[in-house]
Amino acid sequence: MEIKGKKVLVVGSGKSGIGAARLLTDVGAQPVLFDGNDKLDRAEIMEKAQLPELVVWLGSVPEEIRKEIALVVISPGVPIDAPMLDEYKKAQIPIWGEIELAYAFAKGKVAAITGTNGKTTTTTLVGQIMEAYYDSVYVVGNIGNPYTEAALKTKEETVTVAEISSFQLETIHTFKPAVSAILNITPDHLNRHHTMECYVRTKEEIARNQTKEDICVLNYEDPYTREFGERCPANVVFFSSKRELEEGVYLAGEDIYLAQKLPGGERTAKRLMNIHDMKLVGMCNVENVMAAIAICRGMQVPMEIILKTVRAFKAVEHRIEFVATKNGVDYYNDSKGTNPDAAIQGIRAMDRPTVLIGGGYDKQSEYDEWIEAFDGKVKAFVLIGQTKEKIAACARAHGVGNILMADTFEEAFDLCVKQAEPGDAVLLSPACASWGMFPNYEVRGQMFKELVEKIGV
Ligand code: UMA
Repeated sequence: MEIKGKKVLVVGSGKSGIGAARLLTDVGAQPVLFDGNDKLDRAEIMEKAQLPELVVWLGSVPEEIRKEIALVVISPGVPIDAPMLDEYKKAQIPIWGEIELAYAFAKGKVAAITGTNGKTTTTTLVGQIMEAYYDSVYVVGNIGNPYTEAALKTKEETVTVAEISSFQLETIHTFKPAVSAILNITPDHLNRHHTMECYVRTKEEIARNQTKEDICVLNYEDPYTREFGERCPANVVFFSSKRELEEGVYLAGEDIYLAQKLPGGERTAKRLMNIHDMKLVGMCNVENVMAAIAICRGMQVPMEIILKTVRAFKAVEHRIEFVATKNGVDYYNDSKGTNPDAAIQGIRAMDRPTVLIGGGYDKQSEYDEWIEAFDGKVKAFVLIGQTKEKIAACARAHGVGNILMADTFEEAFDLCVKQAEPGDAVLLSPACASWGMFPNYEVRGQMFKELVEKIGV
């Protein structure tokens, strides 16, 4: 579609919308930036976009402008069934998202990663592996760097690693990664996608334009992705944490293997590495690593470079991040565990007695599944924030003992230091947002790390 000189409505003035408006300006289109929130400050948006001529509408767009729109680009936070899009759908005006817009102008090859959990860790790791081998690499998408900000800088030899959310997959049309991956699919964002079936179908969109020349990496142990393997238009490469695969990347004991079929039909299985040779912890991270190995192999990176980077890779900040060992106690920062589902991954990653800090802002979550996942490992449960009484009641009902209450984060941390003995772990994985005590989870995680560093000083 030729968009030079055309009026393009960009919906949402966050990171994604601003990136889209900037790209559209650079390619000679006329973006009209709209945000449904009329309380926003127009000048601030223009300042952020660094586009002094940008047309910005807040709350509503006048009809005479709406009639001139040739393309609509929506931000990921805008659902494809938003009523404001009805008139454009009726007039058959195309509706794209950030990924489609960027892809239309980008060059080179794309590795695209989706899944309910592990996307950010896998995307970051894949990005580092690519950077160790290729000269021109961009890591973009849901990870927080809009693809549109990188698209015009890409060259034929560029490799773009994109973390793609289900929100972004609602609006792709021609997007065709050389390698795609769906790490896992468990219930999430059902308020947006309505049913699990819709959510699963949306995730599968990542491979919709792929052919047998392309690769789709899928989790053999996830029933949704395993089943998709039978219908997927790309060449499927599975990974598995539970069984030896005929072909693909799998875990056997504590070793990761790659099994291949040779042209003559003969199978070879090569041991790649021991899981203790990596700095990441937890089975979810073993799965992320196996997926990353399969993705990077699909992007022709030599195995020794892949494995060297995997061994050196540290967790994404605030996601089951190893901080330090102090007095024989290992401290882990999982401040990004802002909901029970994410915190389940945090406690599951611990393989020893753990002193756990939980609690925070009340998002009306239920904590039963999280507490069931403790599996007898939590030797002391230190609670903070608005949710502390609710979580304590739930923990007691599940037979968890040694529950300690703290009024401040520092007090909670001191309790942890007192409770932990050599060989134990202390884990901040609160299952709640930080609001009320901190501006965001990053500040909470940072404070935890600073307190760890101060031990014994
Ligand atoms: N808005 C409207 N109308 C609507 C909905 C929103 O006008 O119907 C406006 C809001 O008033 C607001 C703006 O849109 O001003 C926000 O847009 P947005 O929610 O799309 O947020 P962005 O800042 O543009 O960030 C988006 C992604 N946000 C979401 O998917 C909610 C970011 O993912 C992503 O990093 C960024 O684009 C760049 O691609 C964040 C996220 O939470 C990290 N993702 C979800 C997740 O990981 O679970 C999917």
